Amino acid sequence: MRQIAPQDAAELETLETREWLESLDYVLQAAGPARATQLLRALEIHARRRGVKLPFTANTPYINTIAVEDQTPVPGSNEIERRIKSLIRWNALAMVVKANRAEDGIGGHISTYASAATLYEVGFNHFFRGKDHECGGDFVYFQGHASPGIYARAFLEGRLSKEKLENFRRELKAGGGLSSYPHPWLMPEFWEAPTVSMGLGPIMSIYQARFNRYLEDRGLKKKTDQKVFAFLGDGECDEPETLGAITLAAREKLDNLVFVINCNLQRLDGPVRGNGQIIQELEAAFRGAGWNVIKVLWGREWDDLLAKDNDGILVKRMGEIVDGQYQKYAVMSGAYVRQHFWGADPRLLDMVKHLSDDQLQKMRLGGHDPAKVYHAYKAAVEHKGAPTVVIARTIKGYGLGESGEGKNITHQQKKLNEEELRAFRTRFGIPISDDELNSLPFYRPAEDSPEILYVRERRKALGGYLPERRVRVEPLKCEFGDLFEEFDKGTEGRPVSTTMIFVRMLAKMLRDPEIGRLVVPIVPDEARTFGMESLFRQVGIYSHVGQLYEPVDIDTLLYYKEATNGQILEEGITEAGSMSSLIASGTAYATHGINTIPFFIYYSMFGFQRIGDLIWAAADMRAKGFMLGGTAGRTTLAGEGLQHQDGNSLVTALTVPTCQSYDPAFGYELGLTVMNEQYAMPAMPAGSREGILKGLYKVRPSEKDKKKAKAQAQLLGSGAILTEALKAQKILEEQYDVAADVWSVTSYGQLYREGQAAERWNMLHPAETPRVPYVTQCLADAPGVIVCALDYLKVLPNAIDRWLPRAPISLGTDGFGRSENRASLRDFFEVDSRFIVFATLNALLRDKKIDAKVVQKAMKDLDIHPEKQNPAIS
Ligand SMILES: Cc1ncc(C[n+]2csc(CCOP(=O)(O)OP(=O)(O)O)c2C)c(N)n1
Ligand SMILES: [Mg+2]
Repeated sequence: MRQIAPQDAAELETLETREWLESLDYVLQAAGPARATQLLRALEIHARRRGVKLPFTANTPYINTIAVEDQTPVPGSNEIERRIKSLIRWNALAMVVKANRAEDGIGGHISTYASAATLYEVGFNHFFRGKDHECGGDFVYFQGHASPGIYARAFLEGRLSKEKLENFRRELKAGGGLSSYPHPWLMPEFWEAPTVSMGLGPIMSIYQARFNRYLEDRGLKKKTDQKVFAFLGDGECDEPETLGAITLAAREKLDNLVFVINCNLQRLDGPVRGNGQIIQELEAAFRGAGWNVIKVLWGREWDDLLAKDNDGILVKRMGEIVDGQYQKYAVMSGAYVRQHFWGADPRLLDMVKHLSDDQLQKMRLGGHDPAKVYHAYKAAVEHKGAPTVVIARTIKGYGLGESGEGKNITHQQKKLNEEELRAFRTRFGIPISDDELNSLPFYRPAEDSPEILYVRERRKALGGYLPERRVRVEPLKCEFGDLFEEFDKGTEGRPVSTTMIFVRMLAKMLRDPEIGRLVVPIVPDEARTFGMESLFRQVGIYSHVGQLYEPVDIDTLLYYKEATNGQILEEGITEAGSMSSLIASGTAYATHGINTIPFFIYYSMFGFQRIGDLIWAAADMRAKGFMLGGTAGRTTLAGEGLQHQDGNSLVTALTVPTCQSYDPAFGYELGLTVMNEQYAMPAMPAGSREGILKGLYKVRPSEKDKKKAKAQAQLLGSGAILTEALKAQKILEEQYDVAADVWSVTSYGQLYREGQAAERWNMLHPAETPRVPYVTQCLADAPGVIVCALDYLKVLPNAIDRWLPRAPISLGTDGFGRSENRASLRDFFEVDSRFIVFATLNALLRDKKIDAKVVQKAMKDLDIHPEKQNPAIS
């Protein structure tokens, strides 16, 4: 047989390819894209059957998702919008440069907003709806480091004064300033969501979108097309929180959610993926998770070239360049780009021979082209059935030219010299003269200028300015009648755990006609651990689609009931997601004007320890709600060992200024943590309510006559260790003739804060009668030695010891836990009744109230070994 010459083979292949493509074109023309998809799918199945191994890819080519043919005219005035954007660019830059001239090292970022300006401005002019809109307003999570641009826009809108801008990052100056990043705590009428801790914005936005649905499905809010937009950085996508919940968004079909990823290919130190392509990586991840992905990579200048790219060589070339190289093209001349990008193939060079080097260099990327961005957003908000991510390519530090555009140092660029300022001013046509330039004036055109009129008109049409935080409802009144009365009475000897009591309280609250429907129980796959499964049936587990299956336990009383109007947010194993739900619910008083009351119950150790930064964000956001660390206490949770036993959270909780933390021992004390140890719950001693809230009250005074006893002591117990203190009280009385009072410390944190406040007041009011800390008031006249015992770190009692009449001995659980039973753990950590007795005797010896021999004998009797290993370091 005659061999086909290689060039003939190549020609044949080219011909064959063309025929196939022409056939497809014909189908497209005659029957449209749906039919083309059908055919391609059939072809794929056929090929697979014939053993063709198609390589897997979740990617589409490295081009825009929206075809030029699908673009419609963009409303509004492109020219005025460009001028507005330029002014915002200038003011944002001036704000940061000015701040750093006035105060070296005050910081701020120019390059993030410079890259994202078009992404935001298209949103502000056409998409984001304010609070007066009938939908209630969209939620926008701004990239934290882009805040200068958001402030600069608010300045044009007339919402922020020049003085405020001048005091960027100087909130403490007279007249106030602007916080570095979005902090609702610091600017409660402006910012809604803190985003600067990378990854938190994205995960919070997903749960916010889901919570909005939840409120609608439960009839607490009317159904609207309200959206949640989250802007994030490409570098930020490496945080596990960023992508960690994207499957939830797709599963829940959150088409009210739009992510916009600003892919400037850079993070702080350098390229996000120098040797790869972050855009393709993200596309695959989001498509794989079920999102609608819209890539906006190339500006309109590329349209003609791509239209002529019949053989796909340009698309292929675009897809083979790694990000580090793309970054290089951004900083190099047109000649360099011609040689290195287009020069790879003579046919490519031919395509651009009509363009000058300058034109080549100025070909915009998609994220800098308002029309491309507009179409992406339009498609995103119109998409049904899935969340959308807009992946937009930009240049970091866009417009900064020599002073930072696309450079690795650009993230931290905060100073520009006069020449650089002039270049920026000229490039964006800012009407500021050379003479004025160096004083960096903010520029705001006259009130009746086309720019200001346009800004105002657009925002009015879209329902008002944003960001705006607006509290729309009065706080709930704490009038619960006799709802909690039964818990004050105790259990009449019946042993129960505080966790069981909490579940009962929750069940009661859920049934309450006033607050019942506002309660939002949130649980990360631990409902059975805490005995909450009865609630599944009682109020249902929320699912947008209801229950599409017959649950395996349908014939039991407590079956696993999912329902569209279900009330429980059963989040699965995600504390970060659950906390995001708590935040969404705990801020609904502001975001929706609905006072929902979240109760997030979780495995204590996986709360403050694992998701502390989200808790911090919740505080910044002024979230209100209850967190309950179940199975709390280092020695109370038997068997689980080092990873699970929590002796830490109350210490960490103290670091969160708005968090009031409690370590309740009894049903009537319930607060932050709850335990699984069961014991009889006593009735609330009369008059102790105030002390419980403040952190300290006397539970059981000594039954002995103090004057007749050999010595006196005050035992301070907390949580489950309070029962050990009560046991120790008895032993001390019966065996050592020591009269001991027992106190319950429900919150060292509250005692500490109150003491600090008193001390501070005294310092600032030297001539007035000093205030006495509450803990001192309680214990000043209490006789005898003081011993504190708790299931948390000793640092908690030590934090208040200077307000005690005498230095205490603290017994706590510093160190790693063990898989053991309760008794062994309490022996190991030296917090059981024996050690409380022993510590008391030691303190009495120190005070010369008893003889050393008594202590030595006690040591034997109590079976305490002097060379016992130190739990704090073993
Ligand atoms: C959790 C966390 N880690 C680190 C930082 C510090 N940081 C601030 S911005 C930044 C780089 C951001 O890069 P990218 O997400 O790509 O945003 P860009 O500025 O490029 O748009 C880093 C590391 C932070 N803010 N939060
Ligand atoms: Mg980036």
